[in-house]
Parts: sequence; structure tokens; C-alpha cells
Amino acid sequence: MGHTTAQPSTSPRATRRLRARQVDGLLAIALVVLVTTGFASWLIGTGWVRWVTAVHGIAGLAVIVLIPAKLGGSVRRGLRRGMATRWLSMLFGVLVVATLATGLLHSSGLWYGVGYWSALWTHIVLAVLTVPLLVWHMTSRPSRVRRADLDRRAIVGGASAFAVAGATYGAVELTLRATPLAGGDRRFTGSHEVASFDPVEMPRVQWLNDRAPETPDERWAVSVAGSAVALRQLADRARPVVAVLDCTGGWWTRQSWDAVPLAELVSDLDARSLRVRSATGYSRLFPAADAARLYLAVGYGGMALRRGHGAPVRLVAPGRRGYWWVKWVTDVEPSDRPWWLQSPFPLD
Ligand SMILES: Nc1nc2c(c(=O)[nH]1)N[C@H]1C(S)=C(S)[C@@H](COP(=O)(O)O)O[C@H]1N2
Ligand SMILES: [Mo]
Repeated sequence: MGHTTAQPSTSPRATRRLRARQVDGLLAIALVVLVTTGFASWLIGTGWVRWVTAVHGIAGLAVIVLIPAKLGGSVRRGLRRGMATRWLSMLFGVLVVATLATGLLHSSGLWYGVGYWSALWTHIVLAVLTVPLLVWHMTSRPSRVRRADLDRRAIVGGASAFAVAGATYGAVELTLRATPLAGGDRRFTGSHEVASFDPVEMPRVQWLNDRAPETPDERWAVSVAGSAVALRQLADRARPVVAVLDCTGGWWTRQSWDAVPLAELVSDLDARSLRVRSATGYSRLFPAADAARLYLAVGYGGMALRRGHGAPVRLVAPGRRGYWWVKWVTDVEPSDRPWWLQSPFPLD
């Protein structure tokens, strides 16, 4: 046999041979995977989520691998269409690229910021803005993806795109580990470490519009399962609990909290769940069985909590993302509502 012109099957060039509709189909798959894995890796704080985070990264790289094929195909034709459509499509493209760029900034640690001014928040906001445009973009196209598009070429091209993305992901992760960039030692959630064992430097983060209440400690009342619990009582029983607060804003911090397990405050509980409520109205429902792993904290690192960090009392919920760690707690109420019957993240 003479020389062969066939490309190795895991070459991004295999994606160049895809028909425009096939590129669109693959991009649609990648984007759906990105939205679902992005959401899951954002909300979940347990170890297995590392795989979801990895799939998220690979799907993002797959979109990048497919960009040349997309530019050569329907984009070129799309530019000949009407003005309004063209602008919207370009806006869509810009949002996708900006979302990818902020995702890469955050994960590599080149720039990740903290709190709302973080690469991750920017990434999330851009991604959320992209979704309606994505739906519009996919439904307004004249040429929808058809069954006949799923041929060998689509499978080879698609497998190549994801294989190249997977290999790139692995190489980038290994390279990051060899550099001083913060991306090299991210937590499995993708978060970066900030101010561990340094409570004063620990960020303060409110979800949406919540604000630290102004009620002074002397007038602060805490009620657990209907009985009043004095702050003094909590302080006397508190002992150190080392736990990681991992905020969905993309940072984590390990502190030694002075805290009392809820199980010691609610005995003989025969409820399904516990609602932990803040003075601000912010609240979360927890399975009652977790009472031994949830704590009311009054201090950290040997000092009293600061107001911004939830003083006089906040919840410490090891293994759960930061938005479960209710600050400025006023009530812990047994409830018969199952914990999963609540919004996956706080809405007020
Ligand atoms: N009442 C109340 N508790 C809250 C929040 C809030 O907005 N209101 N934000 C949560 C979020 S998203 C995080 S990450 C942590 C942040 O805790 P910190 O401000 O002490 O760092 O508090 C959680 N507890
Ligand atoms: Mo958070």
C-alpha cells in the first residue's frame, strides 16, 4: 500500500470533515453536558463530584476543539443572513467564548478572585445569559439536526473531539501541578484555598441580597426545637471542630470552629428534618439524621465570630457547600417536610 491520507482517528482534523449540522449536533451535546455538570459540580460538596467537575472541563475543551469546524461551516453561511439574527448570533458566540475564557481563568488559577468578584461568578453569570440565546440559536436555525446526521463520520468526529479534549484536560492538569499556579492544587470541587486558619482574612459572602442583621448580641435569641438556648450556654459547651467551608463562588477555607453539635441540643428528635433559620429569613432544611454532623458555632480559632461571618451563631455543615452554612442563626426547628423538598439553593 502507498501512503494513506486518512487522519489518525483522534485528530482534531477529523472534526473538519464533519458536516455543519453534525458540528452543531456535537456542540449541542457538549453544551447540554456543560450546563448539567456545571450545575451539579456547583451544588455538590462531596468527593465523587470530582468526576463531574472533570467531565465539565473536558466538555468545555471539546467546544474549543470544535470551534474551527464551526467557524468554517454554519458560521460562514450564517453571516450572510439578516442583520438582527447576525448580531444576536455574534452576541451568542461572544458569550460562549467569554464563558469558556472565565472557566479557564478560574480553573487554572490565573485569575480567580473571591466572592462575587470572582472568575467563577463571572463564568456562571455569563453561562446563565448564554442559555436563552442557546435555545433561540438552536430553535431558529433553518437546518435542524436530523437522524441521518448520525453516521460514521459524526461518530468519528465526535469521538475525536472528546478524545482530544480529554487528553488536553489531562495534560493541562499535570502541567498545572508542575507550575506555581493555584490551579494545581484545587479542591475536588474546583475551589481555590483562601485564608485557612486565618479567620480575620476569611472572605465574607452573602447569597444574593442578604445583609448582616444589626441586632446586638444581648438581644439575640436562639431557639432550638422550641426551647431558648442562651449564647453563654453555647459558648460553654463549644469545642473545636475543624471543617472546610467551600463556597460556590470558587474558594474554600479550613478553620477550627468553636461549635456544639446540633444532636446535643435536640434530643429525642422524631422529626424528618431540621430547618435552620437565619435572622434574615435565609434558611435550609437538613435531614434529621445529620444532627450529629451539624454544629452551631460561636467562634473560630479561639476568638468570637465576627458579624460578617455569622455572629453570634452560625451553622457549620462539614461536607456541604457554603450556602448550607446558615449565618446569624435564630431558629432550629424540627420539621416533617423531607429535606429534599426545597429549592436546591437558597432563593431569598
Ligand atoms: N443568613 C445567611 N447565611 C449564609 C449566607 C447568606 O447569604 N445569608 N451565605 C452562605 C454562603 S453562600 C456562604 S459561602 C457562607 C459564607 O460564609 P462566610 O461569609 O462566613 O465566609 O455563608 C452562607 N450562609
Ligand atoms: Mo457561597
